[in-house]
Amino acid sequence: MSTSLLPAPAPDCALPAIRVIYDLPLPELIFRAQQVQRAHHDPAAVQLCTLQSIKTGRCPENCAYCPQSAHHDTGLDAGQLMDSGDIVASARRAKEGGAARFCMGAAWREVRDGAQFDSVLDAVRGVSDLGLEVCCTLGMLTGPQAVRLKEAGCTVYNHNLDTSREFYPEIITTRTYDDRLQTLARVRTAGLQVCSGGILGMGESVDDRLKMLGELAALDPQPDSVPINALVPVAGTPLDGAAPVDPIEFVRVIATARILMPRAMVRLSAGRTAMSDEMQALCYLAGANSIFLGEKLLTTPNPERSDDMKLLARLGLHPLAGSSVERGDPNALAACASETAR
Ligand code: SAM
Ligand code: DTB
Ligand code: SF4
Repeated sequence: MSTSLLPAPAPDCALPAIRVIYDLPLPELIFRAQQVQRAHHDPAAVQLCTLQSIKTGRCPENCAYCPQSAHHDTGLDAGQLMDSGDIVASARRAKEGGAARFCMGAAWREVRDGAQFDSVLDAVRGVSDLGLEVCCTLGMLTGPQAVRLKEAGCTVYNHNLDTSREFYPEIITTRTYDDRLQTLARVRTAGLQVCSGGILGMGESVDDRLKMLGELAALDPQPDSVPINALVPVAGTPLDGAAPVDPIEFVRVIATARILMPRAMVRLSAGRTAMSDEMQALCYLAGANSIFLGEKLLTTPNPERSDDMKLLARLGLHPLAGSSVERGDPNALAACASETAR
């Protein structure tokens, strides 16, 4: 692929402008995030996604946060690629439970052509035939692989930038930031929606978090969804014992993401078991409008489904009906700039 298709990294000068938003007095920041939220989304609707690990553990990448990396001894129960029929059965249960989107995650560095990818494509066709929005996160992709996923009925591809370009080598050395951006460009070229976000709480600075948001917001078009994960510390990973993110800083990042990427679904992703109901409520007020439902993420715990439903009811929020992820428009960057200027 020609490098001209790669999205330009956010200019450095974006950081001061983003920092101004992030540093607003909290009521002002939340107010602005709410304004953007109401202009583009139903402020009472939350997208419910289900996550299924279809191939667990023994990943050759060395991501310092990840329990599935073969570089860390986490005692994880690793598994082979799930049978496509079993994946579809799991998706059917997720649909019966109210999920609109089914995400399949594989602990792969990259997709390799062959029987395993063919089997994943079968699963994608089966899940798509159930009428669910299909999301995959399988590691790096070639252009033709992205096209095959799209043709099989995949709607969204998740591939996180995770942190700033500068902090990235502190966390992962087996691939580069540009590798990530290249896969995202291939995903977009194939006509798949882009889901890309990151993790807070890995020892990065506030500026690293904001630079990551700047990189995401500078993608043209912007990501359709932006998962914001709080690090789930796992024993055996180098990041076990990292200091937890300050909850108010976390909320500020959510609000800043909402303001910078008005049309994106901002997903409150990993780390919710360590968050109070009140912190999650603040995240919804700050513009988060999507969560993973179900007691397990890929390998780590997630809140009980019944607890989430109770919290949504207490807050007067309701599940977003159907598949209604909005796609960022080509003028998203301009929109971002004008939101920033306000
Ligand atoms: N292997 C693929 C990849 O890296 O793109 C897909 C699966 S990977 C587990 C998906 C994402 O999960 C990572 O990019 C990271 O953001 C998130 N993640 C992994 N471990 C985590 C942890 N301990 N805490 C929070 N998020 C985590
Ligand atoms: C994302 O940003 N968070 C989800 C999803 N994309 C694939 C994964 C979170 C994984 C948390 C660690 C685990 O459960 O293994
Ligand atoms: Fe592998 Fe993805 Fe985990 Fe990195 S985050 S070790 S690529 S499964």
